[in-house]
Amino acid sequence: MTDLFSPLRLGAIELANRVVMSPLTRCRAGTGNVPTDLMAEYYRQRASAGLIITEATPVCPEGHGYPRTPGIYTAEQISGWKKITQAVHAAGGRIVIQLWHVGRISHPDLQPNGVLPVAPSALRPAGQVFTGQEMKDFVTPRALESSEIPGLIASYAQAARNAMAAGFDGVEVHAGNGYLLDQFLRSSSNQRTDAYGGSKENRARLLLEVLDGVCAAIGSERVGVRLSPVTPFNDLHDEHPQETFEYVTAQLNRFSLAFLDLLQGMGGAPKEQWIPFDYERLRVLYTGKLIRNNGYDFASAQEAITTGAADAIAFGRLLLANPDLVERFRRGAPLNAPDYEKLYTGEEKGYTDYPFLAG
Ligand code: 8OZ
Repeated sequence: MTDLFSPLRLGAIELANRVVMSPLTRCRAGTGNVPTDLMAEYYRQRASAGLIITEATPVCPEGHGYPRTPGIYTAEQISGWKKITQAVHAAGGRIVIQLWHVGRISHPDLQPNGVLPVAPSALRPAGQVFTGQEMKDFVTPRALESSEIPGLIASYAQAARNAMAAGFDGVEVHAGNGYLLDQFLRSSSNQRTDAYGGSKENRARLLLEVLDGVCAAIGSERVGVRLSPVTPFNDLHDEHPQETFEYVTAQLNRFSLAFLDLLQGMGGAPKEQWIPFDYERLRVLYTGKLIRNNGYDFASAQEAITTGAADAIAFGRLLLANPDLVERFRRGAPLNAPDYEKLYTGEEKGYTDYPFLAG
């Protein structure tokens, strides 16, 4: 019987089991947003998961919206990531990098030369951003010119090539959680009147062109994508999420991607509060491999795999606190609790010091 411990092939990537590590921003990169040896230790510890999806990683300097997030656009960053992919591979794991651009979820203090962040439309998100020194209100971003779109797509394609040079098994294009590609997809942040705004077909165009560029660069069998149809994180919503995301999902089929990583629900909010959305419909529409995520425990993950509702399950909080999560699942062992105070701070504390099972 196929279960959570069964191997799985995602495009060109062979996984030893169906436990996937969700992308988790941890804000521990070094000077120049270069990945560190401590980050290599953190990922190495978690290499028994079938697949690691790294923390969100900006594809260009303008893609940053948080301090100390690692990039994948300089030679030093590529060298730093190389140490991480080598450590994970030496431990028998597989690792893909999440390609990111925050769009309007940034601030001039975090932008090169203090410029305005870019977005589909000049609409200021509600909320505040941590600039490294203090919390500041979001600003009204600058709407991207149509003429800038090819350069943006080229940044994603180059980042994907850089990822291959760094030894990754593939990439995940981050199109969720209220960041740039999601700002184009969902209606509340996209009031463009060109070919990239308005209808769902137009709002999906940038994501599909980015996937075209990234697949041409490294091959679709090493490319995945993350969607989060209803998360309100970063002040985003869609008027008709079911229609928007059924369209996007159907379009994804033509790429023969390695996987679709579907973030269900709304962050840590309890299920009863989730905006209604028919995820099963996407499972039926999508012809490729599906990773489902958010709030699964061992029992619900096993059920999702054995019933065929998912091909793999991604775990964030559980893998953060339990580097040996697969072994704990196998043995029915108790789980460590995450230290939420140390999510984005604390260096090795709450990062590489979670205990492994004895023996
Ligand atoms: C939490 C804090 C900072 C970034 C996401 C990249 O939600 C993130 C993120 C989450 O996708």
